[in-house]
Amino acid sequence: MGHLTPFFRLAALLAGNNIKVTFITPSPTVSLAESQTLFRFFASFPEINQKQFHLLPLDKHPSNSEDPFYYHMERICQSSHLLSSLLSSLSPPLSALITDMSLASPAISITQALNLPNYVFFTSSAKMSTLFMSFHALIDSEATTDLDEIEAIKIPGLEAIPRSWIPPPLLQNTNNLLKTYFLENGKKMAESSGILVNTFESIEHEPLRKLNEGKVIEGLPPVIAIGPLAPCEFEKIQPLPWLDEQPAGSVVYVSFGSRTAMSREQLKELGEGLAISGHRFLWMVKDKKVDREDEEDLGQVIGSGLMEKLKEKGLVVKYWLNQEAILSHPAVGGFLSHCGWNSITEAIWNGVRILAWPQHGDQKINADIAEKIGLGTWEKSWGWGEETAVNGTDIAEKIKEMMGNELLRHQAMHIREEARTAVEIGGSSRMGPMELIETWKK
Ligand code: BUP
Repeated sequence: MGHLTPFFRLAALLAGNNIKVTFITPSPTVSLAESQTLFRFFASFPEINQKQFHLLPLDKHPSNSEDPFYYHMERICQSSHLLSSLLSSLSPPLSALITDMSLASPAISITQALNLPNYVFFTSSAKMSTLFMSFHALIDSEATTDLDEIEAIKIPGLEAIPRSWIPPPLLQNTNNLLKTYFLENGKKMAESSGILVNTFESIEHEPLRKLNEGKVIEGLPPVIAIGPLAPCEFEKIQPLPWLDEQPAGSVVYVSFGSRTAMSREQLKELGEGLAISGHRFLWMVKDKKVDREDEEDLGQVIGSGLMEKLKEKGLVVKYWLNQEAILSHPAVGGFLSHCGWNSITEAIWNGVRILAWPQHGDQKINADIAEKIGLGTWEKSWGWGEETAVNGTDIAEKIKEMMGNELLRHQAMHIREEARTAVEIGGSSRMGPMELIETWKK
């Protein structure tokens, strides 16, 4: 969902500016959330043409330890040769193809053969894109033989990224799906016609500047800030009767995104923490990585005793509710978040402060941005959610600190104004996409 959601928003922006959009969706999907949201998206935008891309089965069967979403990306890549005939068959003929970063390498090769411009949409932060696009150079450099020895990754022109913030699979000496995906796609990005990023100048000025000056890696095409992309209307539709009854700014929203299933022990500690904090809360519980496998009810997942206790102050729900409807609700005053990049840009869009608890992937790099721009606080000693156990009392303490921090609340509202200015006419995230749109219309 972290890749699909910003693509919906980009497609809606293009369609709203009289571009004829064809949206290619891989089939089958991994999660129910994808299928259901795709259905709502196409129902809301009948002018957008849907083309299904039927995936081939994978050569080798996924092992239980691998992330099913990485396997899906691999399956898309292995089927990508079939895209060529699909793209050529479209009528009217395409002006450009925009692909996700996970498909950069095969998609760029295909569009080169078809003599078609290719743009890559990077759905995380610009800071993360600097790592994505320069990682292959670090691995290729003769100085780096043993990844266990790396203490920090120095990206030219930018502050070094500490080892502990790098997604752990990237620093394994052996290959794995994430590392291969980074190396192959990151390197190929230089051959695209342009790189679109869902960010904006005032929060990521430095990485954007260094990328465009050729400091991070030489020979990149323009890196264009296009964010924060505005949520679509269908994302705002969500009845929230409990939230409607809560006082303004009083509720902590708790969610760790579409791909993080916490351990049962950690869920219980989190539940205790919410109860101890004394604050009202809306907690989105996700028990399994893939929602189709999530069969047990909340009482079984976190225990019926704890569920009873939590009812006093909060609402505990099972994944999924439209997050945009929650974050834009006046009752929500804080967000305990894993710091997926969409969650951060959505918190910014709605002026909601964050307590960061990164779980894996790009989330520590994103949490650092949230902290530096004054949107949130990050308790670094909590480590990766997947590895460390944090007790309820500590969680409660940090929630109280965040909800009591008036400066953060003001700063979040200020960043919200900057974000909205960036995408208005004349704004820094408006000019890039508008120029592209004009090019594609010719
Ligand atoms: Br959970 C959940 N409702 O219940 P991120 C998520 N979302 O609308 P992730 C809902 O999914 P990656 C829910 O608003 C955001 O647009 C949410 O993206 C939406 O994190 C998206 O925040 C989740 O980037 O993806 O899912 O971990 O790993 O790609 O960052």
